[in-house]
Amino acid sequence: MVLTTQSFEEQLTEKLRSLRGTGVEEASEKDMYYAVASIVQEQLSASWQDTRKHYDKREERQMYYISMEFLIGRLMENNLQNCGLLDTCTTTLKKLGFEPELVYGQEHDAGLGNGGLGRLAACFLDSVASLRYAGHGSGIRYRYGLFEQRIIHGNQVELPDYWLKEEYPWETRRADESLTIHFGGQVIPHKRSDGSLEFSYYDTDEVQAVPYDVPVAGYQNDVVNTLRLWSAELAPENTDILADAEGKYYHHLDHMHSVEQISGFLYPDDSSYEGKELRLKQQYFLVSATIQNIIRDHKTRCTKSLKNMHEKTVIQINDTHPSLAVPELMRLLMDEEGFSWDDAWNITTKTIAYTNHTTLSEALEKWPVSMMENLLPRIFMIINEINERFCLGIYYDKPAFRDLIPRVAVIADDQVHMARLAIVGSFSINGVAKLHTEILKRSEMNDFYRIFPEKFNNKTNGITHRRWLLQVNPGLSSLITDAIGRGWVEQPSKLSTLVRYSNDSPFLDKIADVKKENKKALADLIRKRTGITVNENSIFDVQIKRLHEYKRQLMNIFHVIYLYNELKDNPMMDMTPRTFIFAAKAAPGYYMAKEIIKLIHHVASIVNNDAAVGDRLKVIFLENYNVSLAEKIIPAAELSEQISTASKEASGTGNMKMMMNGALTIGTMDGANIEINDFVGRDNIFIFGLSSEQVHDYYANGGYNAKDMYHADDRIRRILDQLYGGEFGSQEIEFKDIFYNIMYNNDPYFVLKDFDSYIDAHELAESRYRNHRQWQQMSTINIAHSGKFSSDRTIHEYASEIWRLSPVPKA
Ligand code: GL9
Repeated sequence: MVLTTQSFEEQLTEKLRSLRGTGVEEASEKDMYYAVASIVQEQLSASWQDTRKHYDKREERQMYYISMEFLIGRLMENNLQNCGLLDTCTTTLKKLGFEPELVYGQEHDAGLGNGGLGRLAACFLDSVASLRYAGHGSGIRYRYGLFEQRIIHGNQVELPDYWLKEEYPWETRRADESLTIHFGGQVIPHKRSDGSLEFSYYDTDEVQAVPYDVPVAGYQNDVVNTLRLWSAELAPENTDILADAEGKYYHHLDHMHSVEQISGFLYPDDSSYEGKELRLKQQYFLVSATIQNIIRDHKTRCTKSLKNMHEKTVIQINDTHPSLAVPELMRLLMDEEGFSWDDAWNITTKTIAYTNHTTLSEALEKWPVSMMENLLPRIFMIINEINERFCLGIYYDKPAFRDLIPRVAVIADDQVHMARLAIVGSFSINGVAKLHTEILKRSEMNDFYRIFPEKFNNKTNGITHRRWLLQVNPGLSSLITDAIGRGWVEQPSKLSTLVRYSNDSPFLDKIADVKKENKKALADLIRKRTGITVNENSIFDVQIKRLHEYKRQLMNIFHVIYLYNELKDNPMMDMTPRTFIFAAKAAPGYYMAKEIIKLIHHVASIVNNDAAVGDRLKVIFLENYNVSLAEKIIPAAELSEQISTASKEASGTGNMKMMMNGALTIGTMDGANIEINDFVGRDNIFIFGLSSEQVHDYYANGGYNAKDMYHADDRIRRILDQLYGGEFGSQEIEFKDIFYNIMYNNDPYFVLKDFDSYIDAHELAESRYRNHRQWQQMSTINIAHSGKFSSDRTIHEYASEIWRLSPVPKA
């Protein structure tokens, strides 16, 4: 049902009265926010129910996306847009004297993710629903999301993100669908009459998994799928601990206090992991709740028994974090449903598919056998048997691979290797960009690729163009629609017809106008948040992503120092003004990342306050990077910094978001940059630096000699000496560790090695920028090719090649 502006206003007035006890005149932005949310939630709930019924009636094959992270950000504008009410609501709010942005801005970001991996899961849910696929998300309802970042004297300080402080209007608690999760205890085998073994569990600690459902609305198509977030609570029967007379009082008390910690907070580590027991508990909690839920769903919705579960269900696991899905599905099928090992294994390995998101070794999850055995005794038994059968299978059936066994065993060196478990237990393993998948096949997972070549495939990442273009950049969106019609919204590949406009002067003028306006809006935000006024005619050069040494924010700030030195030597130098914009969170325990944040701030304070520089150079660091901040920066970006050491960034997705908003990429041949380069062509991107093969060769030969580079290049020596000499610090010692890491740890990420070609690429970019026409043409070509990076394309590929799903026809 589409609401007219008049009935929308009437409903709003009614909601304000009934929910908030107020009228339009006295209403605050918060009142307005909750009133609008309630209207939207009502609109969605009818379709939500219908969608579920429709899937049930057709016994639809369903996809479940299990992920420890869903970085969904705010939902208000997204939901308004998807149910066709965004314009109506915006108009009504304005009419009633409200600033729509302030009303929508009342929503606290749901920061249930660290970065790319979590945001990808959110983009995927949007595309799955918009393309009419029966697919759902399953994750954890962390009470604390990713920490809030404050910068104090250049240092990152972390504050807890209690995002549920105020009511979250999009969730519905479904206590009636709670499930019980068991930890610890003992496993006792019993012989069945046929001689086979059966297992029962004693003395386990029980935790309730309570689902909170969030609707995932497709774009104006009446489909509403579900993101189910599980919350850990104490099982009601466990609250009566005083009745337990067996001397386990303290054990129970301890359990009582620890239960709610399971969904307490999101681990803030990006592409690395900490072997903390609580994290393992979180993983099993999520997996057990999800798999039990899937089995229950199957039984209610499918007429046949669980024997055909793999025909009705497919499970995609987002990285190795949910790999315990493999033994958990085995456990439930055998211990609860009475399947034999072989039948259970057949179902499991036809149901689960695994996506790998990184080749960084520090991200490889491994759990100590002792921890797994104590916390999850039955699961450990099953993993053990999976391992034994797998290794024996190779030994006897594939003798050619016998020497691989020590390198592929699921349990080795007293540790459970989660990636190996995921590979052995699933039917599909995919990387997230062409290069990344090639690296998995050729080196990182080569042993497994030789054993199971048919399992490996590529699915290059994507982003939802509905949020990252239509919603965040209305100016550019309507310009595109005026030029080529509205078809691109449903079929983003149609953006390619924009290529025709790359020589159309009136169009290019408008492209420039839109960018100018977006830059102005960002400049206002920067002024409000930092007090700094930036030159709106400068190049907005943007690097926004988690802070990691491999992403090389250090190289970027070295380039800034280089430009500053040039300006100091040559005050009259003719230079296109530049504004360098950074935003990044560092993992709280990542020392070097925090040093780099501090360095950026110290350089900023010197550069920004030097009268001789004026407005030719500014360095801005925006604190607390999150989805909402990204939505404000990206439409204004002109140069997109994608400068990881080649081979290290599996894909990247910020690169796609900025390209879609008309920024040009300065980047290495890494991750999805390679595919961006393939589509736009070398003339429309600034590529520099070592290739992944060169990086690989250097590593194989112990790296290059960073000290030689220091001695050979004056520009580099000067920067490093400035660091060492304390020129950018308040005290002498300040940035010595960065200096040592480059000089004595031999520059592990090739910052110095790539520096010269990085400077060249910047010089080329600057000269292109001076020719405004040419820049606008390049920008248009980038937008035109960005449709290939819509997550709609990615999801179509997953659906047809892994999930075997077709769009569900309308009811
Ligand atoms: C990541 C990769 O590093 C990115 O290159 C990739 O684009 C995304 C999504 O596939 O996955 N893997 C990973 O662990 N993170 C990624 O961003 N880290 C975070 O999500 C913080």
